[in-house]
Amino acid sequence: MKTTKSHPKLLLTGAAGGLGQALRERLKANCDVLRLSDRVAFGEAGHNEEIVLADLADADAVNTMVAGVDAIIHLGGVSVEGPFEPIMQANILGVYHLYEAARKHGVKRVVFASSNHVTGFYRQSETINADQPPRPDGFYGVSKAFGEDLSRFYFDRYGIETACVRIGSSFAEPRDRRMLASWLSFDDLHRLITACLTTPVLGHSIIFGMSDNAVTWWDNSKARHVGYVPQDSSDVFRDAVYARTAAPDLNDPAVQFQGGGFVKAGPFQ
Ligand code: NAI
Ligand code: 15L
Repeated sequence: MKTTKSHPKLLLTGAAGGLGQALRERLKANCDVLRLSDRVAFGEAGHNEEIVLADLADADAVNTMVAGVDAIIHLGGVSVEGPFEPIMQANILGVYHLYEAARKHGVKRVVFASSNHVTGFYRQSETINADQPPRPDGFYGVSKAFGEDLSRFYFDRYGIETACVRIGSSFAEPRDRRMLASWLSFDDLHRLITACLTTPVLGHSIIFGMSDNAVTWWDNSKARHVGYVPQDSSDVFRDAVYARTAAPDLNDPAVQFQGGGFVKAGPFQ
């Protein structure tokens, strides 16, 4: 897909994180100015960049972060399973602050980094689509399901379009056998975000963020209007992953369920 500058000024939250770093250079092709934000400092702004630090739990800071941008790629927040309180602050309160700021400033398109852990308690023997109900595998997955519901409300009530991208496992390479099914390359992630930013009518869409992997648990047929065509595949890593990992224990919930080890995390007190 051709990368067009659909929005002059883009906001990328979570810019100091793993995916934020991977997308920083790539997203410059999508805009004239890239505003980068995180809670923690991560250096100086480069050419055609702005940096606005903000804690998502701070409504005023989030309001300032959003002012003047044309679209938002929201990656910021707690990205793994853990105790409820920090997840609640960053992912539940934080996403509310983000959408309130978008409403006040007239931002009409958001790409929301949801997660496969919204549906982590489906089995690895099942293929699911976006119409099937969430089955979160922990507080983290619940917080992402909240973000999906909140963004649907802001679409229905205020017309803010959102792509909820249920990212699988987006790393440089698949790290284990499970990720052969869930892997999303950084280039495909960028292609997917570009599609979400440029499709004429996005609406409120849920799309599974995965590369063109031979083994998959997710059916993206409900999101054809987004126009995402993955070009990478985990298949080229299969032999190496099998060689360095043990055969799975089929009685292990981490092997039975799509969420992997997240389904066994906790309790935390
Ligand atoms: P990460 O943990 O490396 O980056 C998250 C960033 O959010 C960090 O830089 C952190 O400082 C920032 N952050 C945390 N709490 C914050 C707060 N209260 N206010 C402002 N910023 C805060 O995570 P990664 O891997 O880069 O993921 C990015 C997004 O994509 C996350 O929302 C994650 O849930 C989602 N995702 C990532 C997947 C992956 O495979 N990398 C899979 C599924 C979802
Ligand atoms: C996620 O949601 C996490 O953010 C990421 O770190 C991985 O654990 C990924 O899911 C996964 O399921 O592999």
